[in-house]
Amino acid sequence: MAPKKVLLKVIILGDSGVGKTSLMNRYVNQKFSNQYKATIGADFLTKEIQVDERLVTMQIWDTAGQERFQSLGVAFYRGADSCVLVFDVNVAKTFENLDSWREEFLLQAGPRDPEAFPFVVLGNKVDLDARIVSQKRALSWCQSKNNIPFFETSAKDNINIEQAFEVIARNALAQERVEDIYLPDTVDLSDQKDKQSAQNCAAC
Ligand code: G3D
Ligand code: MG
Repeated sequence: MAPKKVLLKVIILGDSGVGKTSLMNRYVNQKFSNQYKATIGADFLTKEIQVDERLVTMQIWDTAGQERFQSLGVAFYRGADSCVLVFDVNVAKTFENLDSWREEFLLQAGPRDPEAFPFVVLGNKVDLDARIVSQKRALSWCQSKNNIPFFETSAKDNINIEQAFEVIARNALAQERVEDIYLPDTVDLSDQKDKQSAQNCAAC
């Protein structure tokens, strides 16, 4: 049987300069480039992965340098299945702003069950030797927000990125309603007779 196909919309939020575009570029293109600039010329990039028996298309939306609050627009948030909150472990303010990013997301995206919505937090640039935000502090914030998974990452040195996106995919899949996920590509013909009698009935 062909694997079930699923599309997941993942959005990446966080202050400018924390490494959102670099993380996405590392994950999707396996590259880290200092030349890779904020403007990506597209709303999102996609990557196909397999999670257990499912083929998953990760559609990852980057802010393209428009990080100011309320400048991202409705289309950016609409239908998000997961939200990745990124800060720079070397810049305290970027961590302190996670609260506002989370609030902003919940306000704009309006998920059905805000408490259970699958966020993931990434503390990026752990390759640098200027850490300000301890793992303990970050973990404690994540725990206070309904146990958001937390990863320390480096887009530069490719640390923890595959692992983080696997959890992002799995947690988003776990949240999906069954009818959103299963897109059968075959039609069960045994239904046809019932449909016909229903039609006959509608005609009478
Ligand atoms: P943004 O999309 O969140 O605004 P970018 O952030 O991905 O544009 O990254 C901002 C700067 O941080 C870039 O440097 C980028 O190379 C650097 N950067 C991103 N991730 C890492 C990382 O894991 N480690 C280190 N050391 N640097 C990182 P420039 O110099 O181009 O501004
Ligand atoms: Mg960017």
